[in-house]
Amino acid sequence: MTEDHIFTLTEAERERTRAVATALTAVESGLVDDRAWLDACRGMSEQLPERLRRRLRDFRHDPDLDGMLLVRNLPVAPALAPTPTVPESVERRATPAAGTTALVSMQIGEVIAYRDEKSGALVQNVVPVAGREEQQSNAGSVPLELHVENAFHPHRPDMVALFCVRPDHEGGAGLRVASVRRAVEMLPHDIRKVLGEDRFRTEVPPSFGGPDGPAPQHPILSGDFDDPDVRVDFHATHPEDEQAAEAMAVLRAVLDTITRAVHLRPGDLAIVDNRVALHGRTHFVPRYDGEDRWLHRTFIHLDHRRSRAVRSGNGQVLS
Ligand SMILES: O=C(O)CCC(=O)C(=O)O
Ligand SMILES: [Fe+2]
Repeated sequence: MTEDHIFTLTEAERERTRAVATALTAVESGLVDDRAWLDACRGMSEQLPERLRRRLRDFRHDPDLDGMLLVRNLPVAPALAPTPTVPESVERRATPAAGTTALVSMQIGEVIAYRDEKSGALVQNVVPVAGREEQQSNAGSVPLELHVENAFHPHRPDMVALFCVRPDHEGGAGLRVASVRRAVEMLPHDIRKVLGEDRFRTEVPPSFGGPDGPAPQHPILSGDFDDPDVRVDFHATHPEDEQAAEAMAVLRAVLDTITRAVHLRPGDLAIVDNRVALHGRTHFVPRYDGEDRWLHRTFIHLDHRRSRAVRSGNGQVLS
């Protein structure tokens, strides 16, 4: 496969980004979830290197075949805090790394969060948590099934950004990304048809108040027949009948053949278009010694207005 999905900053561009992120750490109140800080971040994202802004603009227009953009060589802090070890960890303070994640995210669209997930924090930590190894969540370390982020949610993110602060000890953890744009050509016509029908349900996690009766039926593929959007979580989405189950199995097998594993290094930011691409993670072995794998995560909406009815006070957090 080609490397067209990779954009590497030059040293000068990295230092420019560092300067913007550093200036942002000095903005009051120094808290990511604060409206004034985020307003400043939105404005300052215009100071990011021009070549990066153009590339982000192009990606927003069309996420290409891969549905992923990997930005490399972003600045990393010389001295890092220990990797958090607690569940539901979030990044409230506007550290340079949180600022960098927010700057790039805000240049793409609006950073949003869900009140019922990670306490509504806009920059979240993806870290392994002791005792949760087997969980199908980002706290786990067993293989994480391919999924669309918050596939159950009517206002799921348009994009998910994952910024690597620290890799896992062995460097083996791979962010897996598979785009339906690559898969669709390999799917037989009748399978695509079934995947386009309301024959699937995606469980609502307990934190979001589910299950409260059966989740609504939905299609896995929607929109253009040859270039569809995808909505499936191979852990949480269930077929309603045998044919639907077979179609899901075929989709899964095809996705397996085109999945990329990206071994994120510090300074790498992966932006996944959550409408056309699924993501997951290979397994890794955490040590819980303060040096474990550590990503910052943001969710991005491209049309902020669309979710206004569920955003109190016109803020960033969806109820
Ligand atoms: O750990 C990863 O690389 C991805 C985890 C994930 O799916 C997420 O945080 O949404
Ligand atoms: Fe995810």
